[in-house]
Amino acid sequence: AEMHYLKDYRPFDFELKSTGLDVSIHGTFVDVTARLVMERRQDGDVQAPLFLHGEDLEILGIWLDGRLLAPREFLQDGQGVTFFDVPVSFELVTKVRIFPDTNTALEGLYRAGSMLCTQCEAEGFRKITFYPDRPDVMAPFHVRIEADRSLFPVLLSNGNPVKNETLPGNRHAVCWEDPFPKPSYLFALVAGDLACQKDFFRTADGRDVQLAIYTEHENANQCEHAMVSLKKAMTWDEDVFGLSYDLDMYMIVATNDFNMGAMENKGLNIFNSKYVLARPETATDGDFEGIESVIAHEYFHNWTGNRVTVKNWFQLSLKEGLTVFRDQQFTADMQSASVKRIQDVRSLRARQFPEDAGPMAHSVRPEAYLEMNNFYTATVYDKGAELIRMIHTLTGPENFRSGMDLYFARHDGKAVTCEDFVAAMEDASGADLSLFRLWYAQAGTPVLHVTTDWDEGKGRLTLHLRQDIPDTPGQKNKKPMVIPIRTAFFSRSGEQVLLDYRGKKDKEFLLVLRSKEESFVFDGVSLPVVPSLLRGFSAPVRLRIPLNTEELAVLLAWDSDPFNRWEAGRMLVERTFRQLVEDHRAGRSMVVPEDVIAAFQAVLENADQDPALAAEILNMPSEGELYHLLAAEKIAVNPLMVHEVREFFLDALARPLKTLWERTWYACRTQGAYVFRAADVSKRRLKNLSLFWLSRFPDTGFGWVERAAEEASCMTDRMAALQLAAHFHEEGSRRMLLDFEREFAQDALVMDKWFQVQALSRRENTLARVEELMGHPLFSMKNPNKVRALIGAFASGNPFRFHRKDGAGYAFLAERVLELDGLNPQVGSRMVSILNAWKTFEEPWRSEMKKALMHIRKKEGLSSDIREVVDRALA
Ligand code: DPP
Ligand code: ZN
Repeated sequence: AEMHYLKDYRPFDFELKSTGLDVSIHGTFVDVTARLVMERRQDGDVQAPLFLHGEDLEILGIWLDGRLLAPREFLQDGQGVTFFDVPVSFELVTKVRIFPDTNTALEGLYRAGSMLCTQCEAEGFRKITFYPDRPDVMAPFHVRIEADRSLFPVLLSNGNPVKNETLPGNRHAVCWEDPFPKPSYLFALVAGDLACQKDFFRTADGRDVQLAIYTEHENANQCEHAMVSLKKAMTWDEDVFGLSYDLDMYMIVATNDFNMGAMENKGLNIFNSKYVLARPETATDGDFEGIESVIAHEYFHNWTGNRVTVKNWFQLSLKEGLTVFRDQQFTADMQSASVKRIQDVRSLRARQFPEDAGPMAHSVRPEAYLEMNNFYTATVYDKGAELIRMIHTLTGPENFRSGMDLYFARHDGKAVTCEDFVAAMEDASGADLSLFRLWYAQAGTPVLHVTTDWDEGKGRLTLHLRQDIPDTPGQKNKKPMVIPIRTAFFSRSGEQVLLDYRGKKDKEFLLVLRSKEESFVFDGVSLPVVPSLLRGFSAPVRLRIPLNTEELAVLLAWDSDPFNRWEAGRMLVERTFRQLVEDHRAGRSMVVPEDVIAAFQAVLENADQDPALAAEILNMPSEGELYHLLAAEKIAVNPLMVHEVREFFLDALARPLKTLWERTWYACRTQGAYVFRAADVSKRRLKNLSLFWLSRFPDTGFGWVERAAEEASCMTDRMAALQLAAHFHEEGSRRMLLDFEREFAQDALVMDKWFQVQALSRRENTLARVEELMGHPLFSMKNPNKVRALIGAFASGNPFRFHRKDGAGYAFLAERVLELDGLNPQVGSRMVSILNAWKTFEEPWRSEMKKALMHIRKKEGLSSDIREVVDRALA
């Protein structure tokens, strides 16, 4: 593999008129015949040879306009095949043999249990056949699949089924036609013995669309929530964006073996079964939420991704940022908007901010990649969604909708760029987004410094804003960005005050910082006020504002923006934690101030006003989140110290609130059957948070956990109790884990939870237990969900036990990465990225992490996925 650069982009010199695939499935191999009708573009390089991508393909024959080519008439290498002499228009037929059973990378066509399925994004299609495997080459597909009828009764591809054939020798064939020209990354094929749940959806203009969810037979009864979610998403996209589905059929296939969450192949989504299957007895509220949002995300791609696709992979955020924004808006409408926003920002800070500050930092529209699979990142997805949200904020909802309409009117059926999207937004809204475009090009999280001046005599408040954008690998001395800052002010008694800004009286203003520094002047400020800035997290920046405990308590209690209430709580915790860290380092005794405790106590006392929000506020930052906080302030992370300080803080907060937590636990017990609806979800969340706090008391803690486990009647409650048990109590949790294993040994998805709970255990012997579990008959390094549940959860979700001082956690991870390098480099690359933050740690952790990275780098023939990450981490 070699580096790819955005600046080198060139259009393809040929036009692909149509693609015909004939896929013949046999015992241990699959033969693929591709029929490509092509024409040289007269506006391209008329001398250019024809290059088709193709990897790991065994050539059975190549025909140009019906003539079998001799091997000397083309040149094959590891990347593909080149033809130096092709006519202006021609038909090229290639026949290749591939081996899905040995494809453990799960890219291209592979075996997943008893079925065969595909994953082509980003560059997997080239492992199926020779092809111009690039997103700007689009063609209508005609696909014929032939297989044994007993082993593979169901044969699926994109579009509409047009023909069935019965063949000799118990074989059959099905033909599919997709009338919408599409790039190869949206191709899909599934063959297997699958159960099918059917339903239908009537579009706004009265067409009936058949909906089908395919699963293994034993999971057929677990699709109802996914189906309901799909119909909600279809309705929402019509209501909010005026977008209807376009084919006669919409199919979803669930598989246990999948690298990602799901894939939006045209008309035939393929999903990790984690995001399809759910019953109250086996799935948590989090699982139900995940399914609703991923089903929606992939459905929304039909317009933002498929109808309008990307010109090259540097533009990935064109479809992903936009589609994440759309699924966020959808979830906000279906569930609690404020909780959704809080959770998304929390995850942005936990995943994207560190990425943006680390060796893999890249802009939302990256400029170079070695391995495209490494750029399906929090930056492209989640920061990308924040960019769309800022455009939404800057233009306003109506203009944003007009911009979307214009975007589709201009670009439907085309492969375009982020720039095309911004231009459509600009043209439709009249807003000037010229400076805003820097957000796509500059990496790094801007830091927004705020100070205030209050002239009591004049009743004038001045906000001084300044932005700093940190250097990132390959990018220095950046230009100021456009930062939209939703702003309000509160009196000390919690009233949102009416202020005068540039002659306009209002209670909330949208300030837009466009330069390095700027001051904003407000009049009519006769009493002291507390500023509430960046409301709703109106820009993906780090806010530095000197508010004291009293001021933060005002916002925590009274801010009319729920997000900023939560944010005030966070600032309070972070300030307190920082103070405790200083005390700890200076050898002073640590004290959590009374007024901090009182502020959180007030939240808990009033929890019934908004249980969902209270649960978010009272859910304290994880150790991992605290690492990021320290790293952002250039304080080297000492995992032992973070653990000690955090435990001290939690204890100090738990003790005075004990009776309140007990009361809350009782108050939140729900009666009756499990229903997945926002009100119940938030009650369960608060109840299980109460349990977390109650479990911390040495004498009574485990009693609470046992009791909660006994009365748990849904998986949400069960998992909450089981996780706490696994942290705190060896004997008790062993019994619970055995019962759980016995009950769910047949259910792969539920067993993922069983592995994960143990990997997350805070008990000292967790690494040994994880190693032992790798030998469990249900564990497999070939299954990405299992790797994530056991190894991923341990290394990224259990920092205290992973970041051992002796480096044993890192050595363990390095061995797993080397193993994955030969099996599944995509998953391996995710695992190795956990070490990217090594420079932010204190010694000896820092050197131990580096040692693990160097050990990985020593391996010869390392996959480009892992090599790119390791090289950048060590650069
Ligand atoms: N395109 C998929 C998604 O984000 C993942 N590759 O939906
Ligand atoms: Zn997506």
